[in-house]
Amino acid sequence: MSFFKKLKSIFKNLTLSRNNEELEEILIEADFGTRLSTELAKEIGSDGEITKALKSKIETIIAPLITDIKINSDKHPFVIVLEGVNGSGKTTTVAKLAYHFKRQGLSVDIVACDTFRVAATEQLVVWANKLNCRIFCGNANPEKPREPASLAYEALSNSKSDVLIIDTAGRLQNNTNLMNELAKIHRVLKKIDETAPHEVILVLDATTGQNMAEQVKEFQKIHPITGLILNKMDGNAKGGALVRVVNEFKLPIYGVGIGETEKDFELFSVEKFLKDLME
Ligand SMILES: Nc1nc2c(ncn2[C@@H]2O[C@H](COP(=O)(O)OP(=O)(O)OP(=O)(O)O)[C@@H](O)[C@H]2O)c(=O)[nH]1
Ligand SMILES: [Mg+2]
Repeated sequence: MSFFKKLKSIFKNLTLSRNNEELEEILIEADFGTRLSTELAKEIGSDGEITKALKSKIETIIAPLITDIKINSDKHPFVIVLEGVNGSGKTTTVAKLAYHFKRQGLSVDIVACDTFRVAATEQLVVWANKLNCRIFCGNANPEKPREPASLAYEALSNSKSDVLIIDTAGRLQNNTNLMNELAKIHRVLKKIDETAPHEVILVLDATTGQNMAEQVKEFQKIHPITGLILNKMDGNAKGGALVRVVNEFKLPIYGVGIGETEKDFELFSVEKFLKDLME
């Protein structure tokens, strides 16, 4: 049984047993992390009904951080860099954000800075055509990939759009070369506009559990993260780990991915999250 299901079934019993230590253990097991689990169990132990108290505590942690991405029109283009480990959903999120901003009447250019994989550029070209966005990309030559930082520089120098969204290669946060490459992208953007990038969004796969906190820490070393997008919330999201990461870093949550199309993006709903977690 997954933690998720286990947590759900035990929650039902807990409402009756109201056992503090048991609650703490379950929370740890469900990826809330030791510190937050102890804190929650302590606070909640004094309350009448555990499920209700836990819900309200989680809401207090998450609700203030839910916000839409605000595009500052003084910045032209407003530069957004998407970062994250392999397969977290960055490229799909580029499409989702492009669609989201275009619906607000903003023009959007996208940059395929994952130049190392030909398929990555091709994937983004398909999205750009579908969404009718200008795309900056390398020539898809696997022998001689375009340097990502030089492509980012060219894109920001030439873009005339309201928003410029930069896709980056999926990196394992312990891969020094790739992390250096990411740092270089940031450096060249600042050469053109010292306030850029205006948003650095870490894209997380919400089904990955504890490792999410580690990812935030490592990517923060390159450049401050300004917000999170939590993907694959339509799957078996690790509820506890999400609460932990949000509580620990207090970063804005700009939205959740709930599927594979450009439309599958919405604001985080605490109500929906708690419903999935508890029921
Ligand atoms: N169910 C579901 N699938 C998603 C979501 N977001 C992305 N995916 C799928 O997850 C897979 C990886 O998505 P990508 O957008 O390619 O991820 P990435 O971070 O760009 O991957 P790399 O460039 O390889 O690091 C694809 O099959 C997507 O369709 C989501 O919110 N829900
Ligand atoms: Mg990608």
